[in-house]
Amino acid sequence: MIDHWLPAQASAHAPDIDLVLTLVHWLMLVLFVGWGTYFVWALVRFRERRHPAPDAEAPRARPALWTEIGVVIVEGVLLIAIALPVWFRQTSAPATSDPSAIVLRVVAEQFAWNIHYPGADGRFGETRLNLVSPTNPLGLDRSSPGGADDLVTLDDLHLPIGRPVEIQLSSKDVIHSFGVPAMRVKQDVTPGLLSSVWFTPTLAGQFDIACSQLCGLGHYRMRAVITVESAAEYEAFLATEAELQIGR
Ligand SMILES: [Cu+2]
Repeated sequence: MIDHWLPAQASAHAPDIDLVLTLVHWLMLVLFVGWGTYFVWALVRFRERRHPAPDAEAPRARPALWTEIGVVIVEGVLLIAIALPVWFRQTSAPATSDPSAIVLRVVAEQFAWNIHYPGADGRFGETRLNLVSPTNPLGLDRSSPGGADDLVTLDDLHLPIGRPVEIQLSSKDVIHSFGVPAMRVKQDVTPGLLSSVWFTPTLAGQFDIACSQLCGLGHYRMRAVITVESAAEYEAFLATEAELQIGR
């Protein structure tokens, strides 16, 4: 029901996240209506005309206790039976345990997302600070092992549909956050730390990566696009980029 207002569910784990969101919101609605009703009732019941002097002995009702216990039980069930299993499913097994998984690197900077593909050999070349330049934003060393066929794009992340992807995240400057609402993914990107997220895209189309951590004046325009496409289209994209970037 609440997913009516959420972005399309574009990853395999999105329905799980939305289930938790929906149940939490239902509980909040019940609590809001319940407490609101009680509040209005208490205003009327203990109005000054009826209770001119305060009476500390009056509220001794059992239903209040049982309601509190009921709320704690429902919250416990939500946390232990529903939310934690969703969390562990998403965080315990890395995507790379699946042989078909793709590993990509995304390097955030003010105010863009650099996408680093390992190229046909599946190995990332080395990156060096002294090689960083306007045309080589990651300082990729093409002569390092595995580096000759790497591809780097700006704000343009392509993924094949149905294959798990692990994204290794790092930042060149300040704290950013890799937020992909349609994939139900959000991960802070902290300078000096390597973090990673993984998900399996299940819906073809274009989806936003929106920086979700205020990172400076250009934060509002720190946006990239994920294009989820068929395996053939993905291979064609990589071939075109290889032609453009390394001439083969
Ligand atoms: Cu940012």
